[in-house]
Amino acid sequence: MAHVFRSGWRYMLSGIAAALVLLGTAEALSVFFAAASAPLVSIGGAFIDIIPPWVKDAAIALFGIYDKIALFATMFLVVLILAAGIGLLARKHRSAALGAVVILGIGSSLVVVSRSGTTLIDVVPTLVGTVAGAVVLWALARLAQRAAGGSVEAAADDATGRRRFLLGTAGAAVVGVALLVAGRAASSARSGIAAVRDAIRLPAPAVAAPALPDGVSSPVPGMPPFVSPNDDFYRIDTALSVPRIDPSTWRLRIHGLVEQEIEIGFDELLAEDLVEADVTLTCVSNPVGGDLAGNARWLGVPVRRLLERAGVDPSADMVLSRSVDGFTAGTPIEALTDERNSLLAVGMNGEPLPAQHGFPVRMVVPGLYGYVSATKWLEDLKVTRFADDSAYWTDRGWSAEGPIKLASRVDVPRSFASVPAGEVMIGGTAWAQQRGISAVEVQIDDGEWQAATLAADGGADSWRQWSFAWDGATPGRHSVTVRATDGDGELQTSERADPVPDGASGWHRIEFTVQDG
Ligand SMILES: Nc1nc2c(c(=O)[nH]1)N[C@H]1C(S)=C(S)[C@@H](COP(=O)(O)O)O[C@H]1N2
Ligand SMILES: [Mo]
Repeated sequence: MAHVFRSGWRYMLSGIAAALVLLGTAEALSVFFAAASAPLVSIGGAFIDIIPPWVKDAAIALFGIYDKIALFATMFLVVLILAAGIGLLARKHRSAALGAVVILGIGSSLVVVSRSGTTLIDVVPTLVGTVAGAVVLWALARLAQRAAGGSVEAAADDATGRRRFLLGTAGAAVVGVALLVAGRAASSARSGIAAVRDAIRLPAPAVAAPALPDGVSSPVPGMPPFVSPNDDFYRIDTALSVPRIDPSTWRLRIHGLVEQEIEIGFDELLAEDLVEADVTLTCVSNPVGGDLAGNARWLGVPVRRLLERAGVDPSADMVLSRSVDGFTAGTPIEALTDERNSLLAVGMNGEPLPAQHGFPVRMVVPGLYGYVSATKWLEDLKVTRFADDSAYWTDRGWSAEGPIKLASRVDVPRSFASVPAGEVMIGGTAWAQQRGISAVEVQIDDGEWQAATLAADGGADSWRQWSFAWDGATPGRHSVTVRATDGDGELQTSERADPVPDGASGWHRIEFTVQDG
């Protein structure tokens, strides 16, 4: 009996090595197919779409922008455990184990075809990977058997058998991991889309954004920059692999309750008179004090102009925007047709949109949370009614309408920081897109509310930085709470609300320590 357990680990290793070969082969081949042809990408994507919203919210809260890495790591771990189990099964029931691999392969292929942006041909990487994995499992299981002296004669052979097994397993694992890494690297570098993007010269705007006044940045050291650099701009989406879109074949279709459908290509979009606007995007999942917000200078075509050209039916009250990967957002028509700068954006801070932020075209709508407005990798606008259509997050319990709530936060000092004695510089950010910020107040411990100094105004659709010099700081533990007033004179509510279903509210408070002088 002990003998049986002693040889078990070899079968588990066989299963794991076979799984690595399967995944590596599929990943490497997926470079030649749609992004979602990689099985882990598709399964992860499907998982993201079906898990209950609270799990997703918890994941974002827990891992922030690392939620995707956490998901991949978890999936990978599950695959390895499963593979070890199948390997163990191969000890006694080799054909059952191979059957399990084939069933998993076919199941994964079905998930791949069910994803938007894939066709039947995109199952090739998964199927070829499955065959490779099954062959490797079969071969390693035989070697494992020999190594254990299972069916073979002399004990003298065992040493050779054991060496062969180890070499075979290690070899398979190394090849699998190498293919996995190479495939990943190739699919992020490949497709020439990066080169195509780099070659794009954005036209100058016909309507430039007003120049930023001096002093839009709070003078407090350690504050986030007023304009968020593209590389640091927060990223939230359901896309496990960033869609790769060739702008030369990209078309946007506008249809639904319109007099005439419109289709427009990327070059035609660039030939339009472009408008530039500074807009702070905000995620509805942002907790009080959170950093799921970013401010950029966007360049694009007003959505209004294209909707006018299409001729919107008066019965319509919503535009359902859809991305190439199937994400949808429902935006009130009013927000797209009134005077605000709602854009089909092609540029972000002077560059074509980065791939992660929607290349080649996304929507940007001042005043609305991203989930109801900011569709990246845009390909379709359907003019419709809230009564007739719903969008990705509204189907998952979030509110159909998502105006951004007035918010303010303390950025400096950081929560639980320890700061030197003397004057304490406090700084932060507040936003109320469309209305602007007219005042920010801070409260030290349980003291009086005191006016903070507002940095210069960069426009009502941008966030506003502020600062406060606290010169009476005494050593020890303190807290600071912040609240803002918007451009309409409305004071930020102290009432705490969770992000679900339509955005967090409440005053941000942090604690910090002033060191002994
Ligand atoms: N295609 C697509 N677009 C999307 C999303 C998405 O999941 N898929 N998420 C939306 C959400 S919830 C937000 S907050 C913004 C974030 O935009 P950013 O990643 O450029 O900051 O994108 C929006 N656009
Ligand atoms: Mo969001």
